[in-house]
Amino acid sequence: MTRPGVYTIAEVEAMTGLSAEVLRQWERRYGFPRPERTPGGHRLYREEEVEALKLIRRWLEEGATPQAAIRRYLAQEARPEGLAQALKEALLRADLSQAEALFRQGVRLLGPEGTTQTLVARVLREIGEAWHRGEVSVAQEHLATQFLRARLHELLDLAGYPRSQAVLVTTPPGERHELGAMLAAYVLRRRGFAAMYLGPDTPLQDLRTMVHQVGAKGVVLSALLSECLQALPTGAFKDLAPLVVLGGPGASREEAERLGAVYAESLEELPRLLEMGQKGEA
Ligand code: B12
Repeated sequence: MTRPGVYTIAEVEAMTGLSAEVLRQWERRYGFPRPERTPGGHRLYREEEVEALKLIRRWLEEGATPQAAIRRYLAQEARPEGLAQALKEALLRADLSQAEALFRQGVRLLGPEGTTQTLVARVLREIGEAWHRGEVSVAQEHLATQFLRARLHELLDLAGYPRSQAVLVTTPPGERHELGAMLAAYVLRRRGFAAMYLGPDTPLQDLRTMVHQVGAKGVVLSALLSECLQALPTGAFKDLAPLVVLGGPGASREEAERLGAVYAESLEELPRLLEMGQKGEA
């Protein structure tokens, strides 16, 4: 997801307010930014670098020295926690171009899988927790969730859609927390399953109809609220699909058994359970 250099030094000067002289000096002294060169030797800066320079400029305005600001940026770039913190702050400031650049940096540094697990899940959890504590507004939570959901969809699309029997992924009725389900769909796609993410809160009757319609081999459900499961009658998942797998912090082995599903302790376990289901062993 690293993009090639596209901006000339004059364009970067105009976009960041940092002079060409300063940009060249930083490159010489601190090894940052690291522009590519055209065959004619002209500097070409990547979009992520431009975003980084805007961030560094903000730190300079807050009183940091160039050396300290660049060191802070490079240290942050190398650590997932630093990236997650910076992404969270950018989302809460509603600075989406910065958030976009940090996300791309994350993919470069952690790979797509690492980004979903470490960056997206972590930032969403932290912002959601702050919302629950009343420290973050509904608008801020919505913006951050929408942004991260869109990025996850992007990664899901990049994982491709294999030509195999479908697996439908959603959450139980009443459950609006959807990130666990999206991650489950992503993990399955990466492992070569044709996982279709339906969005959260799907009525069981509609789910059953779709299983028949697409000939799905299984359904995967992510539960964060145990209440949503407790509200369902015993055996509710029994004839939903050939195999129903239930997981997430709101689920348990006992509840899965009561409802007629197989319990998955972790996302890593999912591909194996679905393979077993295919062979009729689950
Ligand atoms: C973000 C969030 C929200 C967002 C959801 C946005 C969205 N579109 O998804 C919003 C703000 C909408 C929200 C709403 C509510 N929330 Co909320 N929310 C959270 C928060 C902060 C993070 C949840 C999340 O997305 N985590 C990220 C995912 C990736 O992590 P995860 O779910 O743990 O998943 C991991 C594993 O569990 C596993 N996994 C997950 N699913 C699956 C599935 C399978 C098959 C497998 C194998 C594994 C697996 O894989 C992941 C790997 O890391 C949690 C607190 C927390 N720390 O978890 C509260 C939390 C879940 N919410 C809670 C509550 C109470 C609510 C509300 C009822 C609040 C209210 N008064 O309105 C509503 C309910 C909405 C509804 N009907 O569902 C409580 C639930 C308490 C409980 N009953 O157990 C929590 C725990 C907060 C708390 N401490 O009180 N919430």
